[in-house]
Formats: sequence, C-alpha cells, structure tokens
Amino acid sequence: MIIGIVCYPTYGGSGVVATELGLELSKRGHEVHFITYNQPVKLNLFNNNIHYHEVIVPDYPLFHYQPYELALSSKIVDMVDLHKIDILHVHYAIPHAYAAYMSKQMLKTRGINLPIVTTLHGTDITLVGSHPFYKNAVEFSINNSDAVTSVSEDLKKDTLSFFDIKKNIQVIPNFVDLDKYNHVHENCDRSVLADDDEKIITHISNFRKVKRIDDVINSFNLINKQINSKLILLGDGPERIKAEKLCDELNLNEKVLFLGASNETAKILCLSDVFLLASTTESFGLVALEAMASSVPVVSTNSGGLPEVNKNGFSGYLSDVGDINSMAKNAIKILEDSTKLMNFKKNAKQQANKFDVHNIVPSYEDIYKRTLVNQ
Ligand code: GMT
Repeated sequence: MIIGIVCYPTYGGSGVVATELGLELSKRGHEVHFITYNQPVKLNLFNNNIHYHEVIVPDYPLFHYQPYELALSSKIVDMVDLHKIDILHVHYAIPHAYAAYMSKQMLKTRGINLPIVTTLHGTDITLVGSHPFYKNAVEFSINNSDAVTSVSEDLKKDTLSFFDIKKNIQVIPNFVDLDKYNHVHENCDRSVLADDDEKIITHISNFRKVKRIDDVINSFNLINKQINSKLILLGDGPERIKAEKLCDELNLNEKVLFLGASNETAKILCLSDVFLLASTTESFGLVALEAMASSVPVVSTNSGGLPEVNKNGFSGYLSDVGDINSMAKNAIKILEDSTKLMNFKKNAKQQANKFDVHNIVPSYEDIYKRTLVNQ
C-alpha cells in the first residue's frame, strides 16, 4: 500500500507513535509518505520506502494566525495526486482530521477517492478537542473519517461521552519496538548519574501542567527520606522553571538532575530503578510503556488509560491523582527489597511484551485493508 501519514513532528507521544508506525510499515513493504511541518524527530532512518514532505506556511502580515490547515490540506492534495497515495492516516484530530476532510473533498473534484483513518491520541479529545471553541469541528471530522481508532478503551469511552459519535471506534493501543530496548542494556553505566548506593528514579515528559511535575518532585522528596536516591527529569516545557524552584525550596538541588529534552530516553531508562508518572490524565501513557520495555517498574496515577498499561502490584503500582503519599509508599515498597525490585523489573518487561510493535502494527494494516475494501 502507499500510505500517507499526517502527524505532529515533535517529541509528543502522538508524533512518536505515528513515526514508529510509519517506520514499521515501511519495513513491512509499504511505501510511506509523512506530510508535516518538520521532519519528525524520531525519523532519522530514511530508506527507499520512507518519504517526507514539508508543509510550508508562508508569512503574510495580514494574517494574525497563519493558516496551517489550509497549507496542509493543499499539500495533501498535491502529494496524493503525485504519489498515488492509497490511504491517509492522520494522528491527532486537531487540526489534522479537519484538514484531511478538506483534502478529500478537493480530491473528489478531481475524481480521486482518498480514504481517511483518524487516530485519536488523548488531549485532542480530553483537554483541547472537547473545548466549546473546537467541539463542532472535532466531532464533524471524526464522524467524516472513514475509520477511527483510539489508543485506549478509556479514550474511546471519553470520546463517546464528549461527542455525538456515529462511527465505530476501534481501540489499537500504543506500542514499542522491544528490540530497541533490549540492546541498550548491554552498555548501561549507571555510575554516570548516581553513586553506587543511590537508587535512580526517572520521570520523562513535556513538562505540561497535566503531568503534575510538582507531585513527581514531592513524591521523590518523601522517597529520598527513606531510600537514598536520585531523581532524573528528562524533557522540557512550561512547568520546568516552577519545578526547578520547588527543588531549590526542598533543598534537592544535589538530588534532582534536569537533563532537558533529549532523544536518548532508552539510554536513561536502562539506568533507572523506578519510573514516576503523576499525570492528571493520560489516554495511554506511552512513556510508561517505554519504561516497562526497559524493565523499569512504573509508579503512576490510575487516571485515563494508565490501568490498561500499568498493572497494579505487577508491573508497578497505581495511586489516585494527587496522592503523593501513596505514590511514595508504592515506590518505597518496590525499592526497599532487592528481590522485589528484580521481580517488578521482570514483570514490567513481561507486561511491555504485550505491546510489542509486531503484535500491534498488523491491526493498523487490517484497518487500512478493510477501509480500502469498503470504498
Ligand atoms: O501528553 C503527551 O505527552 C503528548 C501527547 C500527544 O498528543 O502527543 O500524548 C498523548 O498521546 C500519546 C500517544 O498516543 C499517549 O500515550 C499519551 O498518553 C497522550 N497524552 C495524554 O493523554 C495526556
């Protein structure tokens, strides 16, 4: 198949999933065309089956807001026409599903049919999409996609409760390429980040409010009182300065390392003993899965789709949002006993196996085939 993929090219989970999906589809013999405003950050492996087409929005002084959807839909039309793209898969409803619908209508006037698959990733529904300013357009774009997928049962439930949805939504969870995590362990040197007697606790995110970084730091503060440890924070975003101030107030400057945005998640995770995720909501929690793929138990909240990924008492523990005492207690339970820690590490890896790329990507191929047949 010739597949077009529209996504955000940034570090966010939806862009990562879209990129990894495209790479795997290309390995499986499909021709994949990424259409977005920058080269996706994880797309460093070009091969004959992968193509990237940049959407350019020229600056014009009249525009208060640059019309990205317009430029994107025009680019989709050109690329579908030129490369004979069979099917378009858009990741994140806003504004991608909307732009895709416009492209479909334009292509129709040229006698070309473009089936559209929309994948809902989370904040496009829970935080942004359901806002009254966007709701009509998001609902319309979902209902006018040819197929719709969601990354968890919980996100499907939210989508059905926030919008009047006429389409069937198929759940296809996030996935990881376990091979990528297996090899990093061979060169894993923890002495670069912590002393021998320190445990390493990690958090990775885009430092937005929804990630509750202050809960991560406050939980760590409680953990560190009982178990000598370091907190590694990977990522960057609007809450970072506040987080640095909090560490200063708690006298944790020597104990917390801010490593900034980086592509090296697997290398950091392989040094880690526990992963902390305190999010208010998380449709799936790809980063929790990445931690488990590195054999790192996850201490997380129980919100959104997290219970579908992190199994309480097996791959880690779940706590109510904001309950930092419970999160700290759970992390200590795992860290205080080395046999328990080894078991949790083994279980985390076992749980991650369920979401291996080879188990999940065929579901996307099936949905493309079914959608094409139904045209
Ligand atoms: O919240 C993020 O870290 C980024 C965000 C995105 O849209 O890129 O992630 C969302 O999509 C991921 C991939 O499907 C999910 O694993 C994340 O849980 C989801 N984030 C939220 O729901 C807050």
